[in-house]
Amino acid sequence: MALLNILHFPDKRLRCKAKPVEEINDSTRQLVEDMFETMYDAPGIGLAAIQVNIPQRVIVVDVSGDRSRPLALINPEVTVLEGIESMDEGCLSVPGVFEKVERADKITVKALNPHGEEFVMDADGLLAVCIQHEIDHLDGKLFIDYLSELKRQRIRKKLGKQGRRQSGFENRRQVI
Ligand code: GNR
Ligand code: NI
Repeated sequence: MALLNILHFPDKRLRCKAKPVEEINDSTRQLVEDMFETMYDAPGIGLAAIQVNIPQRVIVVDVSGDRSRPLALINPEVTVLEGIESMDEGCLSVPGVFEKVERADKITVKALNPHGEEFVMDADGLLAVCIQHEIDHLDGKLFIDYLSELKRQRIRKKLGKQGRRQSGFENRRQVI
């Protein structure tokens, strides 16, 4: 077991598209275990492998609040989306930011489990939101991409040097 380091926005590695897992083996299962440990430690209700710098299509979620419903999805695909709901979201890779995002409120997902078996599940509410949030990570997408450019700019300024440079923060300080 090991705690993995979580990348933070605006790290470009969060923008990579993760590759499907071709063979599920012991190292895949070790990754899943380490991701659960990292997610529970954070604490968070979901984690995508790309957040810990492993660009593979692996996600873990547990929305139970008491660690009783761990769920690992490998190569997940949403096959049905229904309805709309708006929920406050946060992200371990965008610390301290919480904003409303609209997503489908009912989904059907197909994935492989850590034994390499395919399964299909329905999800709604927080679980549906969390799975969509995690699958977005696998495609290099963050929840802040759904916000206005103005809000995203504020977040960029708040988080990290790169954001401050891009927004001209350092130049402005020299002028003042
Ligand atoms: O811990 C998390 N909470 C959360 C709340 C609302 C919607 C999505 C999430 S996922 C987030 C953990 C995370 O960043 N996963 O990628
Ligand atoms: Ni996230």
